[in-house]
Amino acid sequence: MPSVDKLQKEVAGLLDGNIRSLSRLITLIESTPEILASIHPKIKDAEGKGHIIGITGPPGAGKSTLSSALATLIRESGRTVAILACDPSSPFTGGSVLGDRVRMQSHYTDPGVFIRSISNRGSGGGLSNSTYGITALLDAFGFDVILLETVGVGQTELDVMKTSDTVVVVIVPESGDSIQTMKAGLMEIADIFVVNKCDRVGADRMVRDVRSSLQLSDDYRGALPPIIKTKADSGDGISNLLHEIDTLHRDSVFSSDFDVKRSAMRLDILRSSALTEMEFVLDTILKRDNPENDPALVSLINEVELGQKDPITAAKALINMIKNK
Ligand SMILES: Nc1nc2c(ncn2[C@@H]2O[C@H](COP(=O)(O)OP(=O)(O)OP(=O)(O)O)[C@@H](O)[C@H]2O)c(=O)[nH]1
Ligand SMILES: [Mg+2]
Repeated sequence: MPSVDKLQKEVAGLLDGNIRSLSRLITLIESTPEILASIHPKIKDAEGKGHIIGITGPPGAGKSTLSSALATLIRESGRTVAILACDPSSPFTGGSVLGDRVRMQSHYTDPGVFIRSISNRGSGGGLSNSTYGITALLDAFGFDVILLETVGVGQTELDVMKTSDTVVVVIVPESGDSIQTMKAGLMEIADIFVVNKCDRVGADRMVRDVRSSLQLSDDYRGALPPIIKTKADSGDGISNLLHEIDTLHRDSVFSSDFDVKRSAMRLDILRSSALTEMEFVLDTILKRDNPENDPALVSLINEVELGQKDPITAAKALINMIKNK
C-alpha cells in the first residue's frame, strides 16, 4: 500500500493530465482494487464524461484490430481514446502480443491514444472490480472514449461488459456456434452486433442468422440492435460502426437513458462486489478453528457437521448471526 501522501500526489497528477500518474494509479488499482476507496472521493467529480464502449466476442474475432481501427477514426474526429484490454490471453500480454504491437503501432506516438492491458490476477470479481476502478481513472483523466476489450463469454467478461455504456459484440462468419454462445448472455447485453471478417464466405448468412435469433428473442420487442459488417484489417465498415456507436450514445445521453444505465451499472457492481465480499466473510467464519467465532456460531457449525441440524435452516440462522454482529 502506498502512503496516503503519495496517493494524493498521484491523484492530483492524474487530474492535472499527467500520464505517468495515470499509469502508476492503474498499476496500483490492478494489484489492490480496494485502493479505489481512497481515490474515488477525489476523482468522482471529474468522472462521467467519457463514453465507455465494451468490445467482446470469441477469441481471434478481430476485436483488437477493430479497436485499433476505431481508435484511428475516433482520433480523426478530434477525440482522445483509451484502449483497455482486459484478459490474460489478450494481445498485449498473451500469445498474439507481436501481432498486436504491429496493429497498434500507428498509435504509439500519439499522446491522444492510451493503450493498456490488465489480466485476471484475482479470482471472483477481481477483474471486473479492477476494470471498474481503472475505467473510472481513465474517465477522470479526461479520455473522451474508453474502449474495453474482453475475450469470451464467461461471467467475468459479462461483468466487465456491464461496466460499459455501449456494448459491441463481434462475431465472424465461421463462428457457427456463436449464436448459441450469445444465448448464454451476450445477446441480452449487446447494443450493436458486428460481423467482422466479412471478406470471408458466410458473412451475409451470419447477419441473417443473428437477425433471426434477435427477432425470436424476448429481449428485443422494439427496434433490433444494428448488425454491421466490417473488415477490420482494411478498415471497411468501421466508419459505419462508429456512426452507429455515436448515434446510440447521443440518443442515450439526450433521453437521459445514459444516467439511468450508469446508475443501474453501479448498483449491479455493488451487488456483485458485495457477493464476493460475502463469500470471503463466509469462508472465514466457516473455518471451524477460527478463534474469532463466538460460541453460538461454533456450536451451529458443529451441529451441521454432525448432521444434528439441517444446513438449510442453519444457513438462515447463520445469516441472522452475521446481521446482528
Ligand atoms: N480476413 C480477415 N482477417 C482479419 C480481419 N480482422 C482481423 N483479422 C485478423 O484476424 C486475426 C485476429 O485478430 P485480432 O484483432 O487479434 O483478434 P482478437 O479478437 O483481438 O483476438 P484475441 O484478443 O486473441 O481474442 C489477425 O490475424 C487479424 O489480422 C478481417 O476483417 N478479415
Ligand atoms: Mg485481442
